[in-house]
Amino acid sequence: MTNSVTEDQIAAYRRDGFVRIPNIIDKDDASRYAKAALAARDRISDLPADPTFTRVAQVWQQDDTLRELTLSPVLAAAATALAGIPLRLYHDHLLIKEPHNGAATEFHQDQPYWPHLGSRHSLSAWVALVDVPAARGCMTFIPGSHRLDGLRRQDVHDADNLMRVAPQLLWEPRVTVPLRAGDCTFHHAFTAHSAAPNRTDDPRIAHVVVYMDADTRYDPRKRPAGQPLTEVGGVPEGIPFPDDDFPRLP
Ligand SMILES: O=C(O)CCC(=O)C(=O)O
Repeated sequence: MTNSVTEDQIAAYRRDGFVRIPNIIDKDDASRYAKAALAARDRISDLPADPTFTRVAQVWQQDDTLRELTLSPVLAAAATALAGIPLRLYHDHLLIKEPHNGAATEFHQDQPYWPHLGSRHSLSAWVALVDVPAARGCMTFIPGSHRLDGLRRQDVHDADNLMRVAPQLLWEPRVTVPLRAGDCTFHHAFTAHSAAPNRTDDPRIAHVVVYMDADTRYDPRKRPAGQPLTEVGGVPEGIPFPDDDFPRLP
């Protein structure tokens, strides 16, 4: 594993709201985690039906191999350097776009989905466990969109949803970021992003680790309808997220 992020990468992240970090994990580890990811997908029942991807949430609490990746000190140190504040884990999830899945993850920001109070900064590490060229559903970002912080929640299944609340984004450049297995992108929770469908014969396997400001408190009024409370462990309103289920990292 590489050690950390460079000053240039930190500057790029703060300017654009995302950054690509090559080789954050080595290829052998990526391949080991990819196998564990497919096994977890096959083993864990009751996964939500979603045309966009197969989503296995809170996998760090259900799989020892992937727990290693979610709690990786290298990932967490990079996230902390980018955010510039102490962080804790919010949650993780495997996002597997099955071969020929045909559904894009449409443009959205993450933060409006989350029941966070007083958060100064949240960000995600999107780790490619297999090669993810554009045709397999890599991520696309709108640089600078992390400065738009007052928008309502957007629907990842609706291609025009974000553009209806922020039409100026229609005219902004988009950056598509293919990744090799073991690379990752970090994106700020307000950065507008999307991912193309998987048009290849192999699954797109991404492991996403979401970090939040360690001092964030829980706001149940912002919990999206239908999102199980298990994702936030049933935390009472207004108190900090407890360390057991939301460990401080690194
Ligand atoms: O991988 C995808 O399809 C979308 C990922 C995403 O929206 C995220 O990690 O915030």
